[in-house]
Amino acid sequence: MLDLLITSCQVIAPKSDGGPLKGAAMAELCVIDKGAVGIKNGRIAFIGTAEEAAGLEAKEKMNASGKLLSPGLVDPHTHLVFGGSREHELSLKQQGVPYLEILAQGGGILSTVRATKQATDDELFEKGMFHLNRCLSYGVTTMEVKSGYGLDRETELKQLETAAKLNDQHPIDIVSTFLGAHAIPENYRGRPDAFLEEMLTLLPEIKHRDLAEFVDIFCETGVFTVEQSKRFLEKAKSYGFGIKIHADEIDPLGGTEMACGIGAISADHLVGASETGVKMLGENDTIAVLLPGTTFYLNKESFAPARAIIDNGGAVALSTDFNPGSSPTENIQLIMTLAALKLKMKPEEIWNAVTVNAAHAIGRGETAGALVVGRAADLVLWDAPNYHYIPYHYGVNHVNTVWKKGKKVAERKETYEIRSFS
Ligand code: IZC
Ligand code: ZN
Repeated sequence: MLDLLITSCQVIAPKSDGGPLKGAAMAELCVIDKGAVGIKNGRIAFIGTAEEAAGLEAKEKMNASGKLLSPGLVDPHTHLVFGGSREHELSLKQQGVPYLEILAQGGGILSTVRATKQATDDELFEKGMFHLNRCLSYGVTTMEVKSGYGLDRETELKQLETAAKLNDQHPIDIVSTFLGAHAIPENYRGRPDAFLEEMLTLLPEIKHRDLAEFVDIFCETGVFTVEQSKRFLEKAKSYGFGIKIHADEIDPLGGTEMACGIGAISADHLVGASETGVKMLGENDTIAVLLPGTTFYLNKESFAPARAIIDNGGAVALSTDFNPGSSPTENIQLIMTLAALKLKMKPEEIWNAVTVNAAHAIGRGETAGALVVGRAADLVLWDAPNYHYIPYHYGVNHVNTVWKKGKKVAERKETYEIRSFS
């Protein structure tokens, strides 16, 4: 006897029997029109056609009336825990002040660092909850969350502890990354190596207390060089952390090649990745996490070479990069539209990039991002007739219902009462 049987839906089930989907395999997506999915004890117990499901008994049956049903989405790159906001930077952007210039003047990331230091534990937690609820409402059931707005021992740990508490208390599963190497704080100005040494001293405690699985660094002009990033990440790797990198986001420094060379689980941004970097992504296991919302919001013309990465055999995942500066949005559906129009990705590739490949990019390929009998039932039912519809109808939220581990955790309600005018 099933707990719940959802019928009459278009079910999309990304392939999940190997590692991440690479190259041409990214365009393969199992689609069951008139499908059905059954849940028992929080796990997926049946996937098939509605016809095959006809004889199944269930405590509750739900006729989905032709809607789309997908795995819960995975957002593999966010800076969710932070104090304050940066709306004042919008007018600077309009005046043409570049992102890295705002940072060099002590604004940008450093302004969020000041606000995060000032925030109490409770404030950070409540704000994190607010944003997490919004992520869930957009269909995300698993996500990565970075630190990096402390840049000192106390505040970096405060951020990681907040993420751990959010993971305990919110339905979304959070995977934590230590991004202490996010910028050079004022008191280390001109001394990046000394600052990186300081951040390395946190690693034993973070490992011991299991506060992060991954270590990341912002490899960028005026922040950390490729050489510094390589040394830092190799040290982190020797402590047993998985490694990630913000690479070639603004300037093409060669972080992509370096990441592939040292076995990073993902290299993120890659707007300025070189031809060699693109080729190496095809030849290595490093997943390209692309963040077109950031390129859009930085007001840039040229987007990451997604087509070249896929056509050279690489694996692409997509993410919001949710953060208060370069991508203030929790809307991963909008990112799917940008991926279609700006990255020229096919709808099937886009769905694989926000499910199975995103899960692999944060070490959750075996548990999240796919529909497999026996796995936790993380599901999204969409107010959409098919999977092409989500990237197509842009800028709004199409989620109808979200289940996490078989429990209904979000459901659309009318938020406005529209009154008749006559
Ligand atoms: O707060 O601006 N790029 N880090 C690297 C960010 C953007 C986040 C921010
Ligand atoms: Zn980022």
